[in-house]
Formats: sequence, structure tokens, C-alpha cells
Amino acid sequence: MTPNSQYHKDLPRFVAEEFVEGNFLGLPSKDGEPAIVVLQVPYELTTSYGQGTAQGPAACVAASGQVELFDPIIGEDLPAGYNIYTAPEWSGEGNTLQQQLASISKYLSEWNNGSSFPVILGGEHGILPAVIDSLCDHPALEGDYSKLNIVQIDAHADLREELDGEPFSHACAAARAMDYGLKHLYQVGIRAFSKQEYERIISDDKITTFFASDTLESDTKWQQWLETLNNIEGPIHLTIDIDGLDGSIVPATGTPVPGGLSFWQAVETIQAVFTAPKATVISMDVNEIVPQQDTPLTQFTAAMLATKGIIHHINVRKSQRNRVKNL
Ligand SMILES: [Mn+2]
Repeated sequence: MTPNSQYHKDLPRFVAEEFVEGNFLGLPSKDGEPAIVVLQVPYELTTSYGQGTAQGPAACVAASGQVELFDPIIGEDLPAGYNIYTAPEWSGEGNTLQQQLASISKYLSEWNNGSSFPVILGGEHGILPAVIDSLCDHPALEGDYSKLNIVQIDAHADLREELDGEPFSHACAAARAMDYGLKHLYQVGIRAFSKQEYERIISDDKITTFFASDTLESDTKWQQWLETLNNIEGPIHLTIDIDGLDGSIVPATGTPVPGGLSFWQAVETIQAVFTAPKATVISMDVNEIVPQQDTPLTQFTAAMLATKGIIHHINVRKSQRNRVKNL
């Protein structure tokens, strides 16, 4: 799928001449170290139900051509004077799941020097342990994973110890990430989980889960979620499995589930993590994107969420609130 260039030609914005197909938001690459790097990981090895996540990142990049470049949060059009670079996608190297995850970690790690903000588009959620692995030498961690928080939007807890005998299944993504000895995992939108996962959530004091059933229909509980995010301290990796949103707005994702976050609840969550006064979002991913054929709604929703992350990161840079060395 390619962006609808006809639509762009009719828009009175500067990208009409400069739109670059294959780049996120159609923005041209610039020389020098990017402020933001968009990384595509077309990974699909363990998806259990749907298919097509391998084509998701490219579809999301294509759909991003329709996202408005203006956002009142920063008050000007993207790229707002910053270099937003769309890197060549991950090669798909590796014959086994372990080799592929190692290859993904290597692909991502060159961008984790603290100078560029990585926005990773996936691919199935099974990439999460590789994403966490790649953060090892990030200056915000210096190899100490006990500093790192994860904020996860997801329908599934992803805390299984294994699925069909595979401990690195996407259904185990958060459990494998926790194996790194993280500080804390915060989850929202969770509405599909096993008894074993439920028991871990209840018993593990490093996991805070806001279940969809009692969070999304209660304003008090929702405000508690936002307050919880506001109180996080230290570096954060934000992982957005788009199936955390209601299935009606991401119907093509591998396992759409009803009863999820509204688009605006996802946006509020993104805003809350980026504006938490004692925390710094050091990287983010948007995954389980599958190209929708009848309409680009699924991939466009993913592109909108990734863009919100970019907007908020730029807002942080502009206000010099970022506490990470060299960032
Ligand atoms: Mn997931």
C-alpha cells in the first residue's frame, strides 16, 4: 500500500512537494543524528490467531502519510525543526526465533545511545524482549535494568510462562521482559488472561494492572490509572499493543478484542507517561499492526499513536525537561 498522493496534492501544506514515500509522515530525511528514529520490525513468528503482522510496519508508514503534521501541543507542523528519520527496516535475519530476537536487538541497539528517540513499529508483540534487550547500554540504564519501567497498553497480559511450549511466544512478551529484572510493569486495557497470569498479577508487587473491566467504565478508576502514571519515577519504555484499543478501531490486528481503550484513552495514556514529572520515556513501540484491506483504519490508528509519541517527545525536548544525559 502506498500513501494516497492525490490527497496530499490537494492539501495546502509544505509536504505537497517534499512528500517522501516510504518515510514516516512522508518527511524527508536530513543529515546528522536524528532526534527521532522510526524503526520497522516486520516480525511474525509466533502469532497464534491472525496473520499479517509482518506487513504491518510498512502499512503503518504508508498510512502515516495521511496523519496531520500539526498538533497544538507543540504549536507547529512536524518535523518542527527536528530530524525525524525513517530507518531501513529490520532485515528479517535469523533462522530460529532466538536468532531473530538477537538480530532485532542488534538492529535496535545502535539507536539506543540516548541521542535519538526510537519509535519502533512491529510486527508481533513477541519483539518486546528484544526491545528491552537492546536498551542495555542506554545511558539512562547503564546496564541496570532495575531502573527501567514498562508501561503496556494491551488486551492481553502477555504474562504466560509459555504458549504451546514456546516461552518466547508473543503471549509471553511481558513475562520475558520482566525476566530482565525490571523496576515495574504497568498494564492497562487488560481483558484476556489465564488463571496463571491473573495469579501472577495479584501476587507480583512489581506488576500493576488496571483491568479493562473495572478501569474503562469507571472515571474514578481511570483517573487512578493516570495518577499512577504521573507518579512513575525513572526511565520508561512505552509498549503499545494495538489490540489494547477497542477492536472496533483496530479490527485487522491479529487478535482483536472488544471492550478496549478508546482512541482518546490511549492518547491520554501516552500524554500521562510523557508528562510524568519524575520519569522519562526513553523509547516506545507500537505493534501487532496488520494491514487492513477494506480501509486503512487499523494501520492509520497505529500511525496516529506513534505520531502522538513523537509529538510528546518533541514537546519534552523543546521544554528541556528531559533528564537523560545527552538527550
Ligand atoms: Mn501483547
